[in-house]
Amino acid sequence: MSKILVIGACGQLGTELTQSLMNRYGHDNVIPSDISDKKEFYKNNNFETLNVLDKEALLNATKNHGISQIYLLAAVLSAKGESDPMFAWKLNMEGLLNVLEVARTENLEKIYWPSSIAVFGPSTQKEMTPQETIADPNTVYGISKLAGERWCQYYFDKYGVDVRSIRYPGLIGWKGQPGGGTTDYAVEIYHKAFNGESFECFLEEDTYLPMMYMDDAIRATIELMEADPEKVKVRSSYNVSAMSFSPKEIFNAIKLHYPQFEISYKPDFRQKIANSWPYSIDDSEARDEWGWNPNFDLGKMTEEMLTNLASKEVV
Ligand code: AKB
Repeated sequence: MSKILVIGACGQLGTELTQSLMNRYGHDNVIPSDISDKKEFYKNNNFETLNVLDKEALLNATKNHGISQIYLLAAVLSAKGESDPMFAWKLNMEGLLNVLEVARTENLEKIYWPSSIAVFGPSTQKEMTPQETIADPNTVYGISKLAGERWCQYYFDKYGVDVRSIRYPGLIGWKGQPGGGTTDYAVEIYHKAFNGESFECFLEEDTYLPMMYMDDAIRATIELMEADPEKVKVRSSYNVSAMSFSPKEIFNAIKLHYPQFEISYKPDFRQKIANSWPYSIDDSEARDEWGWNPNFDLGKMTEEMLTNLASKEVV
């Protein structure tokens, strides 16, 4: 049985992915780790407090737990990265290089590392952005993800490291809150509606961005990681897609459930980031090569989000 180390297990994606990995492969076979000490998420597990920038600590954790797979989820996202570009670069790049090096020297089975639609930029084709196209990111986050994709390809080609990756769109889930992204508005809006508050959106009403419900994102990740290696032809990072919508459209979808809900728009620096990203993504390679197919559209996601927020409240 593989032993999995999840780095960044207390974040928005990490919280849900770790739980799914534990359910699938057994609690003892998944070691959650994070720089934050929110260990309460993982009371009964072998939680490791780990800074991915500390290569020796990473190596020790890998050896001590007999780790064979690493999921590296720790990163500074697009909006937050702009307030301290040097730190964003350091964490996003050195973190990945540390993991790739440990994978190489310790002969690990597999590595998962997320990329993002942020690898694309102002000159990229906006509609149905293809897998291979111009990528001229203008955020430090996007630049680090694009460079990271090249490093993944390099370690695969040169050392045979089995590294797999997805270019996530904005991820929307009800369990954890995102931190520091440009697509975060699409999570916060549900919380505001559910709490009976109005919502001030930091993007203009017609800003289309690719998005995905967390359940689809988790399933995509696990399906890619379980795919036969020969089927995984893209070793930089796969485009995956589920839905695209604007703030106005998500507001209208929520208003069907909360007719009193109100929105106002006050675009800030994140508008420029959003304007540089695609409206929609062509994910034919992921569909053809390892069978990717999303389950959630905006309507179905909205029902799930609001129902789950209500059940969380009851518990
Ligand atoms: C962000 O908004 O920075 C992230 C992303 C699209 O990678 N959610």
